[in-house]
Amino acid sequence: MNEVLKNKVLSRSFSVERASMAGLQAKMKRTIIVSNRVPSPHEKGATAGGLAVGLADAATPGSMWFGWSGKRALETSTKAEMVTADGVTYATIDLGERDYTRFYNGFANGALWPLFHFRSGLLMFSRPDYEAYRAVNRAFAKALLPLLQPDDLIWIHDYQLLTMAAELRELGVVNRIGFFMHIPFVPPALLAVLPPAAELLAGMSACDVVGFQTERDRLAYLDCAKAFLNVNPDREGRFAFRERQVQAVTTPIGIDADRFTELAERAELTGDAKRLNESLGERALVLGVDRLDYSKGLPQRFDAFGRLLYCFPQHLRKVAFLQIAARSRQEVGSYQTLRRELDRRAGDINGEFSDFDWVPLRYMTHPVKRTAIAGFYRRARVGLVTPLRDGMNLVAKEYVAAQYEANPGVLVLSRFAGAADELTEALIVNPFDADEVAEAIHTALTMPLQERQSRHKSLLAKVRHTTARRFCSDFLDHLNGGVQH
Ligand code: GDG
Repeated sequence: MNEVLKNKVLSRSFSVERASMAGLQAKMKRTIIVSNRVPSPHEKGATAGGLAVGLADAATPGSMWFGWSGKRALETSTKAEMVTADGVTYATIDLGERDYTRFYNGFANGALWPLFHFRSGLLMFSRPDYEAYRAVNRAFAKALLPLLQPDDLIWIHDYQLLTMAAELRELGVVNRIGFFMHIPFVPPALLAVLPPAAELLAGMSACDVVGFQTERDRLAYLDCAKAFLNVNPDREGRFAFRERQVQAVTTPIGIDADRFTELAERAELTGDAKRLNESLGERALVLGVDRLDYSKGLPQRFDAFGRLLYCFPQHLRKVAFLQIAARSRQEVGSYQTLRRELDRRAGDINGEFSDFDWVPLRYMTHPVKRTAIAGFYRRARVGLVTPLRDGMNLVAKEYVAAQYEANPGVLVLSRFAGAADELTEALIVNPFDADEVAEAIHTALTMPLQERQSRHKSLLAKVRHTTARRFCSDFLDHLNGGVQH
């Protein structure tokens, strides 16, 4: 008997404080989180990426986190390796080198990621890549199967695992299965570009609950289901598909806002924050923090900063823009192209505007510690979050949580980030319009204290309301059939 099967008594989910232990024992169900990449128990929050940040709260004692170890081997493993830390079981498999390249770089990041970010021009489709994607989803399902108990709630995450639920059903799994899409969903006309569109939708719709970041994404999925699966959703977003009821829900992801505020307060005292402060002197800081990804709108953002310096020369020498762009997916061609593009634009701007004692744009591609980032947000007068498309964008929420309430900075936010649906008191911009973004940065830099405070107060209340914990418990309530989790 494996370690997890022995671990019956510990089974409990994360809103423990909301129910008495006795009540909880009665309806306790173990949660199995499944994501492509499983963070190592010791690196929680250490890497750049929103999924691990948003799910850190879901991995509570008794739960299991299943997925890829991050290691590549000769062949994809058939049996999971188990490690338990702080009561959470981490069950991981290695991916075969060839599977990794075709599944991860090929189909997931070469086809699905660009398409779901509305960049069909970047989509690279190949049948062998898609077959590897299906095979890896099958391998995940097969390796998870022996670890499952009858009452487990299975919660699958994101675009790398669209067909895993269907594979589990094929293997006879009848547990409740949920799926959450961290990235945007597209309308039928765009999804149609992808040859296996119907198969992928059917894969997702093998779940009981399918969750999205925004109402727009949920409705796009329902439109696609109508168009490709010939189903008839009701007004609540429920439809029957292959003798099963599927429900589409909107459960926006968030952060642990209070903990992030504390982190930012502590971060102020660290060496990194002091070094940044010394290098800035009296200058205002405009800050961007993103994975180096074409969905984040970095070339357009650099251009907008160039327009700020050109159109509003009063800011020359008085402002510094720091862009942290942690390298990601460097084996994919479009990411290499982006990197060269940013190098060029940063060089152009600095060549044009720098002085012997002032460099307007600082741009770095190595990852920074989470504590340092929190301290940098706190120092920044402007948080620049201008993706061309984004499921949610947790950087926007972290920036708000990190501010001094007495003297807060201003968030400039793309209307195409899911976060813009909630964070309406930010300065909302169209990231494709460099002049509009430049004007917003100027407005932010010159905004009176009282207006900054009042915008920030509303934003903070929202960030404290839709937290990571709430995201997890809302989704699991749906998955548990409406039972308070
Ligand atoms: C996907 C969706 C959705 C960034 N650089 C460093 C670093 N980060 C951290 C940030 C933040 C996280 O990574 C990025 O989260 P985002 O939400 O902004 O973006 P994605 O990675 O694209 O996440 C997104 C999210 O999933 C959750 O559902 O919001 O729309 O695309 O926490 O602070 N962290 C460290 N060093 C860095 O250099 N340690």
